[in-house]
Amino acid sequence: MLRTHIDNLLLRFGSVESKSPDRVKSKNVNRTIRRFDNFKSNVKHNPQLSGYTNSLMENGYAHLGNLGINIDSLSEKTNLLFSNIPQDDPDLNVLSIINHFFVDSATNKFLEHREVNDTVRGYLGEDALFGWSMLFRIPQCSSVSRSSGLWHHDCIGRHLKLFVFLHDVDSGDRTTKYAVGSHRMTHNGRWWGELTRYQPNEVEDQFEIVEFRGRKGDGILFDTNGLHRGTWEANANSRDILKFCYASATKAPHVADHGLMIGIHKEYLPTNIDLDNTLLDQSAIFNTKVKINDGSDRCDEISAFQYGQREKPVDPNPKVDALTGQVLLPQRS
Ligand SMILES: O=C(O)CCC(=O)C(=O)O
Repeated sequence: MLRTHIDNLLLRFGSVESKSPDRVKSKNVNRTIRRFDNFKSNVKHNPQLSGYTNSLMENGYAHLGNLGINIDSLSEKTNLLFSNIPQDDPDLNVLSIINHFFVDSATNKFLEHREVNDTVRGYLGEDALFGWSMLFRIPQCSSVSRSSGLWHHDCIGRHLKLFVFLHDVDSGDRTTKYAVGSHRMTHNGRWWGELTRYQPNEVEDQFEIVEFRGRKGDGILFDTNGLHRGTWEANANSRDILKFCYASATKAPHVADHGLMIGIHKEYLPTNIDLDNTLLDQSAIFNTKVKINDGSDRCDEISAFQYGQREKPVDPNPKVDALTGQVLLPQRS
């Protein structure tokens, strides 16, 4: 209780929502997040840290290998959904479906995955929460490097993403690149907008770079405070992944202030999920106090559900947001 109160004061003091100019904003966010992360480092971690948790602490990422969940049907449906969207504009670099849990029940199993959740808690602390998730394609046509194609951190300090490969991804494909050990950086003065992007030489001269590759069904967890980038430049292939994000509880609602979503609105929750085995914040789901993902026009889970469940092709003319590259699926009627 007291800890939560102090956490909230720390976050408020930093004024994440400040309307001041970028430089001041950057300074505020930096200060807020650093104080928060330092404070959180006192959270008692599980003394029996897994090898994966240790790998996260040491390198900023952990390759979990195959997660033991059959994703054949999920991978096929995802391909079907995405393949029906026109993909010939080189400026198009992201296709995504947020709150995709109805597409295929395999996705629920990742939320309930004991080893993933233990590793997330081991690293972020016992109050770690699932934030949001999406099916995500970098289309074959993408041939511009900007935004996530540039070296960057995610601007929220210590925070984990799980990438699950929906097909084999080898070196030379659209791998994610990660600067090993950069998760410990403080990013002084580089907490806003373009400033969160780094020049290749600032990163590649200083850190060992690894590529996230693996077989279909493999998972990789990484701290997005570390510098990373997607392969958005010209490439022979597309790449489909399932992405999950996690943050500690008191930080989670503020993740939304950085333009990210948090939680699953109750309408979009899978019905056959064992909530107690997930990192979902049940109080937030059923008593929405936090700024939860409530189905803005960037996501239409029900459309994904219909297409996935009824095996219908996606709307042939979906709109794509020119700025974010997000597919705007048809709205529920
Ligand atoms: O898709 C990728 O490989 C990188 C995505 C990324 O940068 C991110 O999720 O922050």
